[in-house]
Amino acid sequence: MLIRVPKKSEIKEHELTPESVYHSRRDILKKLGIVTATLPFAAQSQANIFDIFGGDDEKKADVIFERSALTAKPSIYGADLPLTPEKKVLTYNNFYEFGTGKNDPVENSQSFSVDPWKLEVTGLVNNPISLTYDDLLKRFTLEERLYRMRCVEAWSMNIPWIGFSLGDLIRAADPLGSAKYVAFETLYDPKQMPGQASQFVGGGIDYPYVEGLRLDEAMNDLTLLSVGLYGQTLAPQNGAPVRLVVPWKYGFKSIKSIVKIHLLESQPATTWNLLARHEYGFYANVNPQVDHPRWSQGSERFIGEGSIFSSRRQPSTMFNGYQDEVASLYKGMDLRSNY
Ligand SMILES: Nc1nc2c(c(=O)[nH]1)N[C@H]1C(S)=C(S)[C@@H](COP(=O)(O)O)O[C@H]1N2
Ligand SMILES: [Mo]
Repeated sequence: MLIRVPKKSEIKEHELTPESVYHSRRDILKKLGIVTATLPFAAQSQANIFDIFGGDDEKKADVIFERSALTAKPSIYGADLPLTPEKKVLTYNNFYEFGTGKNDPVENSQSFSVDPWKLEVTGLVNNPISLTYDDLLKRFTLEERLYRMRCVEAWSMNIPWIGFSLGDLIRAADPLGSAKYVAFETLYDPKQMPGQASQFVGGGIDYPYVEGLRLDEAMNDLTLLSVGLYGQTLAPQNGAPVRLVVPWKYGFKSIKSIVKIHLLESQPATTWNLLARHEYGFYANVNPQVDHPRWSQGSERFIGEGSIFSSRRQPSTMFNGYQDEVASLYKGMDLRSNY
């Protein structure tokens, strides 16, 4: 997705086969004479990009943030989905506040402070709400949801989230009739987030990262505020302590580490749309018929068990397979112009 800082994104997943990515990176490391020698930090982090697909020898050392166990109602969604291994969910991430490489979030976020936290619900509501870290884990009934996750970069995972419907929180805030949209904002803290302190590290994004939904999308039962995954609280790289999960939309809509939810009358600005309007729309519904200007959205690389060589290419599906739940939200809309 990176468009302003070409360095790491030059080797884009969708432009090269996984094999050629693997070999070109390995060759570079070899030429630098650092494949077997002690790796300098930067090379180490490049190496990790394929290390995580290595299966048995998956890295363990770097995931040191302590997560706590959560109890949740069993899943009513996706009980039959083959899951992406937890290790990959924890080490292959997009969270530009911690760097643009897939391994950067786990490398750079382990000391991120999530407690105390404050999430505010403001704007066109009768009852503004402020939630603490404990409120996030205790005020609503937590439920496990196994969802497909489809990144706009054409890779996908299946993740067992824990959380509660965003609609439960919005209803508690009692929206005014004039509320039509919901805006979300990530924490702004350049001291903790190196990507916010440096344009280079942060991929040229103007922080804080912002996202938005139409109110009816926000109230759909699938729309989840997640506080955990794989039975435990979220790790920082996945958006601790609370992040949005909108499974029928491209991953960039699922904003992480949220501090503000604001109800308003007009469509809010969204980070990737501000950065590249023609490439990333407000709706961003998964749609295999509408390609990204620079690559096809017809298929995706599913990140499952095993090495990158065995990761399978699979067809992408309309609304990421959630047609029954959400197609009615877009009745009569042209989903090509409203991409
Ligand atoms: N604040 C913030 N939220 C973000 C992002 C980001 O860079 N910053 N990346 C998005 C993208 S592009 C994706 S695919 C998902 C990835 O979520 P995961 O790393 O937990 O799988 O987070 C989304 N939320
Ligand atoms: Mo993404």
